[in-house]
This record gives sequence, structure tokens and C-alpha cells, in this order.
Amino acid sequence: MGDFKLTSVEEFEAATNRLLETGKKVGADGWQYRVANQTPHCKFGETGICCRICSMGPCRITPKAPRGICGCDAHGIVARNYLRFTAGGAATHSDHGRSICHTLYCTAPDGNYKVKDPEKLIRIAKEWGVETEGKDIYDLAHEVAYLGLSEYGKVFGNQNFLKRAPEHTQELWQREGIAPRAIDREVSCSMHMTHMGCSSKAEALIRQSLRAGLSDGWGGSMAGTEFSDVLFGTPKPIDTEANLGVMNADNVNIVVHGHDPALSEMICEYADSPEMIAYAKEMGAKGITISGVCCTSNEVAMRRGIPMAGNFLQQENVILTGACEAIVVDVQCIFPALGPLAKCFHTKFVTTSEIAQMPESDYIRFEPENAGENAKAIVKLAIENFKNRKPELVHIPDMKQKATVGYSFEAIVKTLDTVTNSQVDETGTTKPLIDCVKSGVIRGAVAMVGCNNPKIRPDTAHIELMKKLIANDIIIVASGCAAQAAAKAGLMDKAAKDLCGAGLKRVCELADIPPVLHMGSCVDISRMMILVAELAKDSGWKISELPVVGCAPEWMSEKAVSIGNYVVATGIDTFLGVDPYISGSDQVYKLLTEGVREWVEAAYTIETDIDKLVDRMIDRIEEKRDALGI
Ligand code: BF8
Ligand code: SF4
Repeated sequence: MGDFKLTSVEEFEAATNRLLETGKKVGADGWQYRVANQTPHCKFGETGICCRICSMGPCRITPKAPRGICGCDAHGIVARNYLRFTAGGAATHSDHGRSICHTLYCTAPDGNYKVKDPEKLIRIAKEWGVETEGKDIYDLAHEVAYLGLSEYGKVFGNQNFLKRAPEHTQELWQREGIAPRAIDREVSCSMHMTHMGCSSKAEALIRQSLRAGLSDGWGGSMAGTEFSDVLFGTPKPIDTEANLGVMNADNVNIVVHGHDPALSEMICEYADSPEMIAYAKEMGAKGITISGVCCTSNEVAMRRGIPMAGNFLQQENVILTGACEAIVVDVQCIFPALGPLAKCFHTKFVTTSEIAQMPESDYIRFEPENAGENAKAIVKLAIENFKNRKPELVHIPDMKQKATVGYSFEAIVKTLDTVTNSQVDETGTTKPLIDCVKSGVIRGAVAMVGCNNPKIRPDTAHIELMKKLIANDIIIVASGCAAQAAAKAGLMDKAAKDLCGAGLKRVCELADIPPVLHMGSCVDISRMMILVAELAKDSGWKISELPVVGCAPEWMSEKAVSIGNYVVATGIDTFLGVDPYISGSDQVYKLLTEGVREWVEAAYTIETDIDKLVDRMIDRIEEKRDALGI
């Protein structure tokens, strides 16, 4: 343990610069150059006061032109843009969830997809009032999947999963009129409200933003997470590695990128088969290495220990190594730049979803019905491409860290229960965690989530915030690209306990956990919602009273805004390091940072100075402790 050392952002950057040198030789573009071409950004767009939702515009608000042609003011325009941003994110997460429900519907004992966690399926079935006694597990899977799909267009009532929230939270949602109805309805309703000539009242638009967010976090994303677990297994702690050094120059390298585990699981399955490994050897490689980028990487790391090549702003780097035979993608967060970039190398850029079709890619459409066959075809395509490598372009940075990942809600409960109870209780509670918080050995928790964004020096905010928080005995649960930043730096190595304050260090030693717990992909922020709901029920505190905050310091996507809205609407103060285009309206800014607290007992803090951001989070956690008298 003595020689444990974090990898610094400076080291990440040196590795990237070396790869960009290779890129220059082959005439490759890179996001670093495109940022320079795109900045400074348009001020109207940046502050949210440009409206182009009807063809009388675009209208832009200035002191001389305080209203659009229809008469809408800055507050209406900013709030409408904010709601549309949210709806984009909610739709995206939820459609991913729908696709998982559909995959579950297609399971069969001899099919491409099977039920891997029948206990979880039975638990959900009982929760939803489905008769389970004496039923074939596949019949049950189809019945539950059908109900899951029906949540999207539910005719009456609210989302099923809302009942998982503590009573008090459910009451707040009802009282404020933000309990989500059918998942699709909240997205449609948001588009309707923001159509020309509908809502221009900021308060109404922000209220709907919370409701649309909730339809994601407690609806579509939760379906995505829960049914992925049923299909592919509920994650348990597992060791892996992170950063570009996980790629192997002697092997065929296949990189999986995107979000839906239905693709990546199948690719991993085939790449691991003796038949494919033998074929790779025949083609001159020593074996096959699969690694991941973005949330797909989180999914397969959590369930299979597949190493993580990198996060969002590192996606071009995997091709720049010159050693990537194929980058296989499904949906979301995939740079259209990958097509032209792959053409500068021998890399095959394989798109697989009708949702994410891109020029200069090989499109192999992936459906549950043809998943096995197509996964095999993709793995073969990569193997056969090995011979086309240009050895003079190959350079894989010698940089990786160890990480222990796979802390689903169930795994966290079980891990902590093992510490306090000698006999392992399968149905443990969050009480050991609450005891640690009450006694002060852990001061609180931060849910660190979200992306990279060139507006912030990539990964710095994630890593610096996490370092300071754990030094202050604040445990981190992380997901998405924030989790990968932590893993690349080494913060998910159990040895990182040495960077913690004395209290958290002791908890890490006793429970044998790293101080930053990997909870999965971005849809898995629903796991965090379940965790806080259970913490509230087990402690008797309200969610808003828990010394817990959310943070997305480097976020960039619409999904992140949808997430922020449901995290706040669940009662958790949320800290953003990038402004969501709202500075053009003091009314909207005030609503989001103060006003919503009256509705849901939590609000946003927007702070682009990262040092201040971390101090404000620590202060907030300590304020909550004081209020609880602990
Ligand atoms: O859903 S953290 S860059 S990969 S949006 Fe995308 Fe952001 Fe990464 Fe996953 Ni989430
Ligand atoms: Fe302009 Fe109003 Fe049309 Fe927006 S809706 S573009 S503000 S006229």
C-alpha cells in the first residue's frame, strides 16, 4: 500500500498531448481544436435568452428589445429553454429504460437474453402486485416487462416506483402537483407547454421541469436500472482497472461506448468465447481486450470487471492510440467526430442503433432478436481488422489504476451489514451507515455525478472535489463519467483510504471499501434515490434532512439537467459547476436556487469556482448535521 499514488490531471494531459501528436501526423481533428473554433460562445445562447420556437424569430432579448415578437419576456424564454432541455434529458434516459424493458420482454430460456437475477424480478413483481406463485420465471419476466412498458403510456395515475419514496416525499410531490404521470406524458406535456403561445410563466415551467425530471429518475431511469439488473445481474463489488493503459497492444482491442448494456453485454460474451479467442490468435493477435468508454463502460465494469478506457472527453483518445480495432457504440454521448477520426486510422466505427446513426460508420443494427448473431459479426469484424493496424501509429499510454466497482444499493447494504453483523443478513438495512453518520465518523455523503465539459479543465473538478471531501470524512457515491474520473485517478482503489480523514479511513478499513463508491452509469442515479429513500426510512429523518448533497461539477448533457431536477425534487440540495443557461433571467435563477426549496425542501447552488463549490458543499453538510443535532 505504501507506494500508492494518484494519477494527476497533469499526467492525463501529458498522455493526451502525446496522442494528439499522433493525430497531427494523420491529419486528425480533436475536440481541443474544435473548442478553440467555437469560443467565445454566443452570449444570447449562453444566458438562455435566445428563442427560436416559432418562425417569427429567432428573438433575442436585449435592454432595447426586452420582449420577443410575441411579447414573451426573458423569464419566459429562459424557463421554456430550461424545460425543453430537461425534456430532452428525460426522454433520453427514459427511452433507454424502455429499450431495456423491451429486451426483458424478449427474454427466453434459449434466447439471446435471459433472466440473470430472478430474485430481483420476483421482488419487483410483488411490489407491483403481480402474482408470482407457481409462475414460470419467463412468463413473469414478460408480464413485468409489459407493465414496465405500460408505465410509459399509463392512462391514469402516477408512476409505480414513486411508492418507493418515503411517505413525506410522496406527499410533497402530490401537494406541489409534480408527481409524474405516464413517463411519455411528462415529456409531451413539456413540449406542449413550451410551444409558441403556451406557458410563459417561469414558475409553471420550472414546476413542470421538476415533474419531467421525476418521470426520469423515479420512472424511466429506475426502469433502466432495475430491469438491467434482472437481465444482467445486480452488481456486486468487483475489481477492475481504469485509464487508457487497459488497452493491450498485443491484443485485438474492442472498445464499447454508449449506454445500453444489451449491446455491450453481448459483445463481451462473444469476445470471451474460445472460438473468438482462437480466431484472434489465428489473425496474429495474442487475445482480445474489451474496454469501455462512458456509461456503457460503467455497466460492464460493474457486472463483469471489464476495464474502463476512459470517460466522455477521452473517447477520441482510444482511437488516437492507433490500437483500436473497433469502437462499437449504441446511444448517447457519442461524438460524431468518431467517424472521420476512425478514418484516419484503421479503426472500424460501428454504430448499432437506429437512435444514433452517424455518417462514416459501419451500421450493424442491433435488436434483441439478432443480438447474438450481430455481436459475433462485430467481434469478427474487429479481429479481421487487426492486420490493418499501422504499427508506427500505435502508442498506448502506460497509465492505469486499480479500482473496485459495483456498489449497487444492494451491495452497499450487504457490505456495511457484514461489518456490524457477524452473520450476513441478505435483507440488511442502511442502519450501519446511519450509525456512522450519527457518530460523526462519516460526516455525510456526496453523490458525485455527470460528465466532462471543456468549460472545466477535464476531470480536475471531479478529482479535486473528491479529494477534499474524503479528507473531510465525507464519503462519495459516484456514477457516470464522474465515477470514471475517480477510477482513472485511483480514488476507487481501496488504498485511497489513506487520503481520507481518520473517521472515513476507519470505515473503509473495516468495510474493506474504497472511499469513492462506484454506483454505476447515469441511469443508476436511480440507485442513489433508493439509497436516500431507505436512509430516510431507516433513520426517521426526511430525505432533505440527511447530510447528503448532489454534485455535477463538469456536467454537459440534457440528461444531467433532468437528473439535477429529480435529485432536487427528491429533497437533495444539488451543486452545479456549469450554469444551465439561466443567467439571463433573475426570476428563473432565483426560483431554481431558492424558490423550489419551498416546494421540495431542496434547491440548486450554481458555482463555477470549484474551490468555493466544495466549501459550500461541506458547509451545507455541516449545517444539516447541526440541524439534526448530531
Ligand atoms: O449518461 S456522465 S457524458 S456518458 S451524460 Fe454522457 Fe455525461 Fe458521461 Fe453517461 Ni451521463
Ligand atoms: Fe420570438 Fe415568441 Fe416566436 Fe419565441 S415564440 S421566436 S419569442 S415570437
